[in-house]
Amino acid sequence: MRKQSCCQSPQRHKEHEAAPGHASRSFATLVSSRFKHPLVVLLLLAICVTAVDAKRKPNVLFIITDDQFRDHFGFLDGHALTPTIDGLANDGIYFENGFVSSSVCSPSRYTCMSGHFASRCPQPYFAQGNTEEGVTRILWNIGFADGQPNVPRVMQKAGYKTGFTGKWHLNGTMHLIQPIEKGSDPYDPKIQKIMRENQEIICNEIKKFGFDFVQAAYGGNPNDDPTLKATQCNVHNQEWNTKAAIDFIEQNKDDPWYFYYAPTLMHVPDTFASLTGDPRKSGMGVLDEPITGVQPSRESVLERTRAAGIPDENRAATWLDDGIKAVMDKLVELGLEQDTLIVYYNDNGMEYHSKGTCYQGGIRTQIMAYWPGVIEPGGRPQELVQNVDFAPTFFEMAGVEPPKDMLLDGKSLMPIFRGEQPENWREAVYSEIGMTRSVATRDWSYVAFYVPPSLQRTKAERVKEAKEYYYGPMLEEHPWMEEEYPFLENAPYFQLGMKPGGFAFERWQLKDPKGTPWAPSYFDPDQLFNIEDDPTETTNLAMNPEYKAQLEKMQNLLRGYLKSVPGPYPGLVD
Ligand SMILES: [Ca+2]
Repeated sequence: MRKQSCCQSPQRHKEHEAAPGHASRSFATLVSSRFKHPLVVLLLLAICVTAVDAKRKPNVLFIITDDQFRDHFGFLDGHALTPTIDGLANDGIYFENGFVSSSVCSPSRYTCMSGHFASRCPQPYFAQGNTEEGVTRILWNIGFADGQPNVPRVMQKAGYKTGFTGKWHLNGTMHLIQPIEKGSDPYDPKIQKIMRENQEIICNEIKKFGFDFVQAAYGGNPNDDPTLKATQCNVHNQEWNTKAAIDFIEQNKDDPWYFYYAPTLMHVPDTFASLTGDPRKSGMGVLDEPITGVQPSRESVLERTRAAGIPDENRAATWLDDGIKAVMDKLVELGLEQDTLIVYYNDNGMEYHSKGTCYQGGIRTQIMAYWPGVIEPGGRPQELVQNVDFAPTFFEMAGVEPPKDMLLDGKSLMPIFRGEQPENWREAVYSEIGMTRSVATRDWSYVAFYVPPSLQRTKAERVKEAKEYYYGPMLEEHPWMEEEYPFLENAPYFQLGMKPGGFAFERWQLKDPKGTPWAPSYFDPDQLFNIEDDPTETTNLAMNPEYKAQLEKMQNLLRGYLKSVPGPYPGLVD
């Protein structure tokens, strides 16, 4: 097991220069062995140093996928055919303790670009969700404030070209687009025209947040866009995103760049239905022609996955994998492979119905990094790393000093990339969702679910509120839920929405498909788990006097984080 580590900012520039330094030393040895005259050697070394200095700054390809189950990764023994993604883990490194700080799309994505925990979100509408006490609620209510520094803006200022494709799901875009009546014909040229104009509106809006190039963009999930739903164009179209990525790289091959590549796979809508549906349907409506030639055909995906016996629900993982391979092939073709750091990140964990919670199944996620010539292949770092670490990593890599008003909660991963044994690496990771907060070390997890005083209701009030405003309306839309997820009179609040009765989504968290409750301690305020012995967190040890000291230790670790982020957390931090 590696020792722990740290990367403080004063060391940054020195460390950043290490890689070119190696190149110049080996060249210097070659020069001095072949040319004996000292002046010739000096002259040649001067040329060499100039060449190294002129070496382009490395590019960043940040791949952020959506809601991938562990079963979608071949190298993790999943039932999936993903040779390229497996290659990123095997020819690069795979972080065995990779975490997200909030286990749903929007706050996870916000943190990747802002560099800080979502509870620090300065966008005014986020604060509107605070309780009377000021407790923050981390949901899908996240976005950047005007002018707020973020990764693309900082990279842009440092001379990088910045690009985006895929899913945004931050500051809203749906209020800007032109409406389309439900049932409209997407093949009607008039409808096609509106949908193309809407796509332009969405792309222009995203550009305002620091991107020079935005193409093939979705405001949120394809299902969140009422115009896509109205025309049954709420589908995945991987080729559409792949083409945007390739176009961006080709257009910017001579400059350093940062590209945020956010495929909509493997989240909703049904991935297999998209894969086998009309390939002309896209996030900008029906295209004139299907996009061909950028990655293997959909028929080829179906043939290979059929031959490999992949279940239908996992077959689109190969479609995604092909899209990533096409982009990596482009890097090789343009000679950019060694100049490009690739980070692959699944935006939240999907195991044990834990998305939207602070349980391990939701906060543990897949993180890989690949950079030939810098990252030694095959590493399995054990450090606890998190999506807050991406921004400082990219800044160190690019030699960029972030602005003083940019709050960064993470640490650069560059020492780990270089195979160093970092000192003083973090002992625990912090996570937050709804009003649930947690810390996890390598062996222990502590989840706090304290309902603040202003939300305390009598049981009768709670049941009434739930039936009138939450569970009742939910049943009108999904009548099947009454049998599958019956109303729980004794449930106080659900962790994510903090609503009595919960969202449909939250009720999913209480039962596995076999009908057994998977999180029996879901409503307990204090939840302590020994994740080494009990990785699926079935046995809450918080009430067990034997673990009193461990509980206090974890509570203190959590208090440390809670004191540093905005708002109180009554019961732990006032
Ligand atoms: Ca997600």
